Amino acid sequence: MTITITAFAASPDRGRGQARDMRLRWALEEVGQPYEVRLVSFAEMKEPAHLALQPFGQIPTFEEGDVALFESAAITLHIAERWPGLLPEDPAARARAITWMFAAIGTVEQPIVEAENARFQESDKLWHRERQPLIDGRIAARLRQLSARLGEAEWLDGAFSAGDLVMIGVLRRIGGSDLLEAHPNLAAYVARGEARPAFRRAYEAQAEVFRNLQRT
Ligand code: GTB
Repeated sequence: MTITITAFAASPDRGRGQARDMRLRWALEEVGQPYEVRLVSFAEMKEPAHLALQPFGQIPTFEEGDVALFESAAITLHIAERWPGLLPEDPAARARAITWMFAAIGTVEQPIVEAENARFQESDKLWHRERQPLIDGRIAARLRQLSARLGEAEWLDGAFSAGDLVMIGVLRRIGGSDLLEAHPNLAAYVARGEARPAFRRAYEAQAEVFRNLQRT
């Protein structure tokens, strides 16, 4: 059965792999599953056909036969459970890997998204300048805690897992920032993820979408 995911036809990140289809592409590459991509415009995302798949009018989505999913972490979990390679066999280790996926989106990503929203949607407000350090402080606190837990380990809990994939996907959103670079072990952790052949293939595939867009 063919796997089809959706991605931005014209990603605002200009091919830097910041949109969340990148997580799905990476997960599918890790488990060795070929996939097709349906590119959607911002207008198409808000039309009934796409809203039936993604009620919030966003990308990414995942379809395979009668399975149609939205939410990148839920899709990553589905991929990790459907094909071997991203979750340990041992039930306790498997549960911990899934816990890291939830921690990534529920605890670490949350202040990062808040900071992005503030930068893009509230920067014209009088109070923005005062609020920004508060939000950055929340990110810094989470990174300190994550850095302490990772220590000198290669991955968060033993072998590379879907937990690392989602966490690195989240940390890439602040890649190169002072906040991340303040923790060399986290910066190295992200770099290790980005060096994985599956990540490279996924990154190239989404970058090619942007290159094609420039050619037209
Ligand atoms: N919780 C959902 C999930 O994880 O799947 C969130 C999905 C989501 O935020 N999708 C964004 C989207 O469709 C794209 S990824 N936005 C369009 C809309 O809401 O109308 C977020 C994103 C977008 C752009 C950049 N960038 O340019 O750097 C980075 C991340």
